[in-house]
Amino acid sequence: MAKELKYADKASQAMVKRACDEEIKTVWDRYEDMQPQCGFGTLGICCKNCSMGPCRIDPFGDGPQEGICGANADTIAARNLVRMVAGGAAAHSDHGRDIAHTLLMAAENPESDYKVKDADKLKRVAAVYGIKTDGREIKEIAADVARAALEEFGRQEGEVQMIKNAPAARQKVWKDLGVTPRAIDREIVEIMHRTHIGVDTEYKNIVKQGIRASIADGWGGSMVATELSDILFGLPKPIRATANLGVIDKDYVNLIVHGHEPTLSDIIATVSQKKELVEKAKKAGAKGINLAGICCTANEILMRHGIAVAGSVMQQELAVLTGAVELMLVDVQCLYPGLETVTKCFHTKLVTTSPKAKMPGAEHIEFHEDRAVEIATQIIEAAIDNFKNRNSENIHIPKNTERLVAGFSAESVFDFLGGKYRSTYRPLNDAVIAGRIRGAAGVIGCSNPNVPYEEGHIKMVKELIKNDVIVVTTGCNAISCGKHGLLQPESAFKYAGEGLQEVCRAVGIPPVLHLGSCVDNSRILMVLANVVAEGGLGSDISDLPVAGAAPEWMSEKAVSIGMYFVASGVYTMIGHPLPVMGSKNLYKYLTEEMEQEIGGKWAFELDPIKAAHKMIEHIDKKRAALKLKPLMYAQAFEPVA
Ligand code: NFS
Repeated sequence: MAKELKYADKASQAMVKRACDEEIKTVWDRYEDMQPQCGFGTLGICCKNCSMGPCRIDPFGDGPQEGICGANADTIAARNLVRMVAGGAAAHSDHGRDIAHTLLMAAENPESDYKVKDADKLKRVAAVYGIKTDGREIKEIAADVARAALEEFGRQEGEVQMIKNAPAARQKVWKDLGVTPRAIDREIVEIMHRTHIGVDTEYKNIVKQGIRASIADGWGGSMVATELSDILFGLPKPIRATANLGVIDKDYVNLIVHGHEPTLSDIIATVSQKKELVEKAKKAGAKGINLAGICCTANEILMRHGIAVAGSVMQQELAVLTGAVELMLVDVQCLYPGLETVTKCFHTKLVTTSPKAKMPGAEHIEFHEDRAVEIATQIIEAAIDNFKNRNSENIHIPKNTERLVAGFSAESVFDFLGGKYRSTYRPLNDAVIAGRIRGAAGVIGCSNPNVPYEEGHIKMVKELIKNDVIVVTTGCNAISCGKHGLLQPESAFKYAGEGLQEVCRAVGIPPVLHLGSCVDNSRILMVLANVVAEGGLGSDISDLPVAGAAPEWMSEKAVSIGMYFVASGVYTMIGHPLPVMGSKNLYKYLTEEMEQEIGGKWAFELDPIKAAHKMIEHIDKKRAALKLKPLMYAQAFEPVA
């Protein structure tokens, strides 16, 4: 049974203990059962792209150094890597496509349950696409924006238009390298083509296509998802909420939404407050309906409605283990199939909603955007109906919750720093230039049972803010930060260096800013572009004193995200290495040589403190190159050997 979770939040520890006591397997147990894991897979040197194989390269040099077709370790590892990028870019971008379809439906169908909530944002996005807005009705502009966004996926000529949000110098780097994405789907398809048996075997050329597809994700599909979600569901504003399993309330009908796309969860957030439904829940013996989220859909409704977060990806089974969840609703991505086994041990109903993601044993209530409220109501009623099936003796809800502030955006973060009426990045840039803030880091991504849960996230973030590096966060890292109290303004005084503290005090922000879900890493790209545009810190993202990290990454989406940050000129640190270590050449290319070409590079470091130090060293190197003033409150900083 699962080992002790030394660094995890207390609620997770309690629930994992419960799982052990009751012999219910969770992700940690399945991880242990899987040991030892396949070394060839870990090193990226097994290939099953054709049926002459599977082939594997001997990493010690004694056995075969080529697959049956003749592909060597470099080719095989590069092919496997870019197929991960394809998977990640596809997931984010397909999410973006669905949001674009929903916006089109909202624009064309006056009966739609969705409406344009943010006309200002609509106009800003229209400007990127060169769509006229003067004197036009909102629904006409919205339809044009939705169509322009949909074109990004399948156009046959030209380039992805959203990339115009990147600094001009960055766009030029991409053009010169030949990695400007043409269309989102096309770049993903081309990865699949090139990695088919007998096509591209030159590893750098293979990675080049991975770069192009990742840019199509970050500055394309993910950005479409974020921008159009803001139009439909509203631009997030800083909002207070709570996080952790303690948000599950034994007196209420507990409905957990888990997954990624806000089309359903946002509607559920509104519909669950309807009087008739609340009354119905009361008739069933509950005090009302309690909605909470897991994973990125949690982040979506957290930042727009202040809905509580039950937990991050590794807590999905633990939420069910409370015995108080009437219904867990899932859409797409990061859903453990193991959920089915855990829900069977309790009264919890597991409901799948997407035709793309069914699970054996789960009930399928298919979601259709044109009947959104009706289906949301049906699901909430199913949760209420299930309340009577609870075994009240079997309920153990950990008490732990933590307060947090979430809902920052590229538009709102520095509204604060700029004062109420001036939306400007000037004060942020000035704080960096003056040496009050050392730099910025984006710390993001999943959790993975191959590292102690949350140790990577929390230690790294604390070390960064201690050294006056302001942190922006998304995805499951954001949830971990929330649970550990790092998303409260007060945390600046507990953990941040003096310079960062001063800034946080002056503007009333936490030292760690929650910018949303994983597709919202595009907000971080926008922040970087805005900082460049504000001036004084170089002309490209690769000039900025910034770094990125995903200390506990696990998903293909994280690989695509890492690759587009590197492609945007960012030094990008991950915990466990990418599965490329079986190819010395590819490893060297990703972690050293790429920087010459594109301005960013990958780094792998399992120790979160050492990883943070390497990021800080990079930030200091960029500060020196920009000839910025010394840090205002310079601290002795031990460089890593
Ligand atoms: Ni991102 Fe969100 Fe979490 Fe990782 Fe999964 S939920 S999209 S992939 S695990 S951060």
